[in-house]
Order: sequence, then structure tokens, then C-alpha cells
Amino acid sequence: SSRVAVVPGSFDPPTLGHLDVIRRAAALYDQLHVLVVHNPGKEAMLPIAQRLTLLEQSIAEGGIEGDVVVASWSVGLLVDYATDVGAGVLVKGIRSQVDVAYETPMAIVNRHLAHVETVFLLPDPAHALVSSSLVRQVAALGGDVSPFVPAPVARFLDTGARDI
Ligand code: COD
Repeated sequence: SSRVAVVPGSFDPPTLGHLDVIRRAAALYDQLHVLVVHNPGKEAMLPIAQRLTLLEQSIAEGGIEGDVVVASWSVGLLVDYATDVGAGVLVKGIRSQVDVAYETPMAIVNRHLAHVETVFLLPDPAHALVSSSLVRQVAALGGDVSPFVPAPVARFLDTGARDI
């Protein structure tokens, strides 16, 4: 049977840390669903549709091989999407003990809810300190975000298109 995994996130915006996790997860599974999940606990910078476009462009320009689907999810449990697409695994990136503490209860709940396992990937040290919130701050203050994000995201943020 084919192995299908979901890489969920806010991706607001996608960063080089996200792309690194997506690239390595794509090499581990037959099909990958990169899922933009609306997180009600976070105030968004970009609309969901823009995050989908930037993810698609970043995955294509990043030369990520394999069967990678980009989608969004805003109603119901994350594991409902996973079950719908036949995914038995969620892949999350772990940067620090803070991420472990945040992800552990969700992983246990998701396993009980739907028998969906969570696989944690350690980051590439080159990108381990990059976060979307850091990129949002740098962008809001007019700084250069290009060291932290894929080229399509840097182009989009640099043109100020987000203010339109
Ligand atoms: N290097 C490696 N990994 C990274 C990096 C980096 N530099 N930056 C981020 N990551 C990882 C994160 O740890 C995370 O795994 C993923 O990339 C996405 O990160 P974000 O910041 O875009 O997304 P988050 O942290 O806001 O996660 C949003 C989710 C919706 C995925 C999360 O809140 C979740 O799983 N919610 C569950 C919703 C649900 O069904 N709840 C009910 C049952 S618990």
C-alpha cells in the first residue's frame, strides 16, 4: 500500500525551515499533502489563498520531487483531512523543547482520535532558528527577508504586494 503523509502548518508565510521539512518528508513518503491549516489562535498576515500560491511556487522552484499536493483545511479536525486522503502520518518539524511541549499532547490526541501517528523531523541546523513569526516581524519593519524564505516568498514580500 502507498504511504501517504500530511505536513500541516500555518505557513504564514512559508519559510526555508518549512521547505526543508517538506523536501525531506517528500523523500520518505509516496505522497505528501502540504496542508495550510487555519489556526484561530494566530493573527494571520497572509490570506490562505496567498499561502497556497506561495507554497506551490516554492515547492516547484525548490525542485522538490515526488507526488506533493498543496491544500487547505479550515473546518473540523486535522485528522479528518488525513483520514479522507488515506494518510496515516502527520509530519512536524521540531526546532526546540518548546515545539516538543506544544506538539506532544496533539500527537497523543490525534493517535487516539484517528490512529494517525505523528513523525517528528529535526531541522537542518542552517534553518533551525527560522520561524514565520520572525519573518513577519522583519517584513513589517521593512527588513530583507530573503535569507529566511524561498525566493517566491521573498519576491512577494519585497514588492509590498501584501499591503494591497
Ligand atoms: N525548521 C523545522 N521545522 C519548522 C521550522 C524550521 N525552521 N519552522 C516551522 N517548522 C515546523 C513547525 O514545527 C510545524 O511542525 C510546521 O513546521 C508548521 O509550522 P507553522 O508555524 O507554520 O504552523 P503552526 O505551528 O502554527 O501549526 C499549525 C497546526 C494547524 C499544524 C497545528 O496547530 C495543529 O496541528 N493543529 C491541530 C488542529 C486540530 O486538529 N486540533 C484538534 C486536535 S489536537
